[in-house]
Amino acid sequence: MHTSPTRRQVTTPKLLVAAAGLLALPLLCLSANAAVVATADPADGFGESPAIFTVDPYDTEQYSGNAQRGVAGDRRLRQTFQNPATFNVGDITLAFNGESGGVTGMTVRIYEVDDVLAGGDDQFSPANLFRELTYDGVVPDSATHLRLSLTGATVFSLLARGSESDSLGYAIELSTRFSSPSDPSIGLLTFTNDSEGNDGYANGRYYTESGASNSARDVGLSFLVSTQPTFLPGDTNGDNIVDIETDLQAIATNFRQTVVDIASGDLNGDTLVDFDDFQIWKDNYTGPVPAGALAFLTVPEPTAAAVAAFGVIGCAARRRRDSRR
Ligand SMILES: [Ca+2]
Ligand SMILES: [Ca+2]
Ligand SMILES: [Ca+2]
Repeated sequence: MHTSPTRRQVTTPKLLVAAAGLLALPLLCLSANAAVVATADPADGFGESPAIFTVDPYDTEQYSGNAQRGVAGDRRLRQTFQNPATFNVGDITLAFNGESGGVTGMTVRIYEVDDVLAGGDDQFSPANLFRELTYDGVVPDSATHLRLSLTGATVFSLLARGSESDSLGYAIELSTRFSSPSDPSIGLLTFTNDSEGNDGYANGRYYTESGASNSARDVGLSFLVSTQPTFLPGDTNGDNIVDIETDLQAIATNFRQTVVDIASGDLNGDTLVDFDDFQIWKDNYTGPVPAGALAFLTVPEPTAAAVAAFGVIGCAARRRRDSRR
């Protein structure tokens, strides 16, 4: 047991102890603290019924072989695709060999492109950026697939774009977290490498970081639908209004507690309602705040033991969800 100086005196060291304890937890626990969760080698591969599916480069009956390219330094590897119908994105699965990885963080960007089969890479400008997702955890070792699962405010709607009668579409781009030339490799992206030049996914093209591209080579990629709605930043109940009565109240009611959904005030999807969620609400609320509405912020912080217990509970909940996949 701790000796007991006043709570205020021990707050910082206790939180540091708690943070160290959380860092020592296994990988899935760590990733549960991020808004985007990475899963290595999910049991269902690319998923049972993807909304978008390019190719399976590991299907050696269909393709004569596959090849891999390291996601290292400022390499931005891309694959274009079309989306026939609007849906909310819940999971993005890539053909990915992370066994040489173990590096912290990766970034996924989605661009709107006008020609999914264009030979050059001049469509991938910041002006065409549609969505950026960052994964802040350690990129897990994987032999075949890497899945990024979105929850809460990271769920987004991918609007229909592209059809058989036009060339519109999107491109997905994978890079290291900061895209610095000195970054180590986070793993290897896998693509088809058919010696016959067969194009497994006709509506898309693979691009290397230098802008070189090949229509017959395609990265293995799937998107799975989320059953969760998309939310305006700061909105907990999906009414597209950021207010005090519902949204701030949800945060206040559950402040410093673990929860399972955005309706309970977890705006960033890390299963904990805390100051980060309040900050998202505050950044998106434009009206006056009545005196007393923020009193919950001054409630004393929980002890280190309680924080550690929250971490373990959050991890257990995450594992149960993972085991159902
Ligand atoms: Ca192709
Ligand atoms: Ca609301
Ligand atoms: Ca949160």
